Amino acid sequence: MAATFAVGFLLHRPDATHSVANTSSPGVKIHLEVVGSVGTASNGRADDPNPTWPGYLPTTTLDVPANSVVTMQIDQEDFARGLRNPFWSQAQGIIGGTFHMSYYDNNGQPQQGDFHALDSADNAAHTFAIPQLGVFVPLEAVNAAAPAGSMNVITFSFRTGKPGVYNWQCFVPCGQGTVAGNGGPMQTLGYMVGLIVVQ
Ligand SMILES: [Cu+2]
Repeated sequence: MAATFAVGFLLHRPDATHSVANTSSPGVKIHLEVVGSVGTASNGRADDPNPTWPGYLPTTTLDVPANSVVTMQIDQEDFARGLRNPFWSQAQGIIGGTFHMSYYDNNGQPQQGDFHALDSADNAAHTFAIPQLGVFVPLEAVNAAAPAGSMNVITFSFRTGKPGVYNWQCFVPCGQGTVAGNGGPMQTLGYMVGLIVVQ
């Protein structure tokens, strides 16, 4: 199984949303990649026992500090799988209420903007969600019109609280070939579920 390691590093500047004297908090940045099949992705795991499963790379164990701002960058490379529950296409629990996304439009042209939600739940490839922290972010699929090898880059920030180990997961039923799409990668650490270790 993939080794557990921290992917965060300190940002040496105060969080702009908390720049009031004495309340600026340290932050970390975490960079993940979402791929449609972990065994064949360019940065994938060649020896993975489930090479055709979608997953988050390089790890789904995220070490973050307590009472801090975590800024996430997710490079989303997978196709549309669709949310069964459109509710999850709304962003929740993130600082400012919006995520920033660079993406490709229906003409294959690059675009970017800040969003509260996806245009359509059908356009979700996966989600990044930490239910216990109230964080839900839908991840837009790469438009079929985009050039081959394109990715959407999604950034957002959320705040951690007290120390603890929290589960995070995808809410798109992306476990193809399993019951209701909710097995396999949806239930296995290292793919579409992970741990956030707040300490
Ligand atoms: Cu997923």
